[in-house]
Amino acid sequence: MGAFKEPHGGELKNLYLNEAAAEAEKQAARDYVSWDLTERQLCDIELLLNGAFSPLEGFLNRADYDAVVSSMRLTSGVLWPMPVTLDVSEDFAGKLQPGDKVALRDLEGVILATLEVGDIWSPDKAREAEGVFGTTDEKHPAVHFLNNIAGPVYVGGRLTGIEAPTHYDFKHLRESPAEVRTRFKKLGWRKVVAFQTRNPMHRAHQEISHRAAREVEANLLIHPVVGMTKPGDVDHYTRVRCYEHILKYYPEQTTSLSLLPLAMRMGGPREALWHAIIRKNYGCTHIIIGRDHAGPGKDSKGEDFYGPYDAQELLKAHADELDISMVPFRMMVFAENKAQYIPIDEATDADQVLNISGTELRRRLQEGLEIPEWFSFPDVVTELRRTHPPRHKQGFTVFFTGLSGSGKSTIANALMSKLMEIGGRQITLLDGDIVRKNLSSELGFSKEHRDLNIQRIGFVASEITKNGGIAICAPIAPYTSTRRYVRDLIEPVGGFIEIHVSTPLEICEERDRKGLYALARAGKIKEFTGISDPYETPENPEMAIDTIGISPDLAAHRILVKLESMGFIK
Ligand code: PPS
Repeated sequence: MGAFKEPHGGELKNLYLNEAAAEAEKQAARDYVSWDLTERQLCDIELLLNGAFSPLEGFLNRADYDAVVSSMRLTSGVLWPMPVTLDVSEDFAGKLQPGDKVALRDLEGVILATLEVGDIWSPDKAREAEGVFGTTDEKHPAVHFLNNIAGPVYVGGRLTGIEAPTHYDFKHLRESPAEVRTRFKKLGWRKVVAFQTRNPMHRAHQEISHRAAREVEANLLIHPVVGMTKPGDVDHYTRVRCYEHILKYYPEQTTSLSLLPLAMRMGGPREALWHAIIRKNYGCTHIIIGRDHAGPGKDSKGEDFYGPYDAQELLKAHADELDISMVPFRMMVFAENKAQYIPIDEATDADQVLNISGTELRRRLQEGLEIPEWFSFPDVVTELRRTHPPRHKQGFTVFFTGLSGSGKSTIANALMSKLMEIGGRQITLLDGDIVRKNLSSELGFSKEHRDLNIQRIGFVASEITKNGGIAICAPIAPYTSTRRYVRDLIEPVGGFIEIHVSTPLEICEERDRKGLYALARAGKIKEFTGISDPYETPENPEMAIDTIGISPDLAAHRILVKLESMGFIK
């Protein structure tokens, strides 16, 4: 293992073995106990191994973890604001002893590194949440992750790198800290200001970053995060294509783009400090910190977790020991009367200030509305529109739920015919009976089997929706949590319209088209929904339809009107 020495940024760890030693370690590691790295851990390990997390040499051991949580420092006294830990299951931890070696594998089973086990402990997650993020509110994405996704036991220890995680996308933009430093050196870039982002860049961002570089007479590194960002963010593929467009709006040879495979925690001020240390490791001399840096959004009371300029304050307080300088920036707004961007606190009453929020931008994209040139660059907007078509070009799922015999299938069929008549979209009907024949033929009606059945429907519907089609589903789907699961699967990729066919049990039983209610009453069919198995009434469906006194034709028509009002059909 060696260390790179470069003019700025200090010593850079390099945890990789040379080729021959890596091969030998890989052979030996085949006999070690194995841990399959999670998506978050894959991001962390990449930055541990390549030195972006210098001075760390592995996942934090207990004393360092405790010190980081309580005082933002390693036990050595070095400033380090974010715990970087290997979280595992109790079962796995039970197999380990300090001193053991673990093979760490990627999703395909490739051994990327070995870990020499140090401490093994069950962390107090509430203390971690409070200490690091200042809250235990699960609206904070990192607290939610900590409580619901991360494993219950942490394993610390030194890492030995065998090979870097593989990336197949944007290979020309993926560089280690050593490679970035070498590039700066080759180009003679002695001062470089880093711009951190997890969003597409528009004119205001270009303006801020360009001004910052001019202000400190530095070159600019656009250094977007392409690991894990905030759930719901624009995917990194789209964003990187946008960043590639934006490069041409800077003076030639002044600015470059490189990708950072970091798993963000959305930790506000502490995360900003972490970002600064990471950028220092990449050889940058400055970092831009704007308004609400790495902000996690609102808490469960609707209030901001952190003040808009808390991150700047924290960096200021540690300026002496950070080997990188902050370029603080206020929010920029467009002054129409001046036809230029100005910092919000320089705007006077005479200025006609324009701004488009993230929410407003999403609305305009969804509805195919104009996005003005003062706000963004035409090629960036075109790129965003490619992956965010207006609603009437997006896929959607109409998910009927209701008792057996409530009329779901009949209305679903009527809706399908009406949508086919309109034309222009591919439609798939996933009726309860069709699914049970083709997808779920081995399943019965226990809770476990019903859940599996609905999860399968949800998976197929989400694929159809993602690819721009229409899925019409009509199972009983009696459980709230499973319907929620399906909604969560589909909403990120398109529309989800839940329709409760609320025909009361007495009517369904009276109709008893298939004679199943009689059999259920006689005890010949077990676990029959509404009779001997529960139906949990949907609380907030997009629509409820009681089929008493309304024909299937009218019901389907009402759904069409609803789809139109939501923008899914034109
Ligand atoms: S579920 O709960 O969503 O998985 O059910 P689903 O796949 O929609 O299947 C419901 C159809 O199966 C018939 N059937 C039963 N329904 C409910 N409970 C029990 N025990 C049962 N056994 C058989 C019934 O015909 C349902 O069809 P529909 O079209 O809803 O009447």
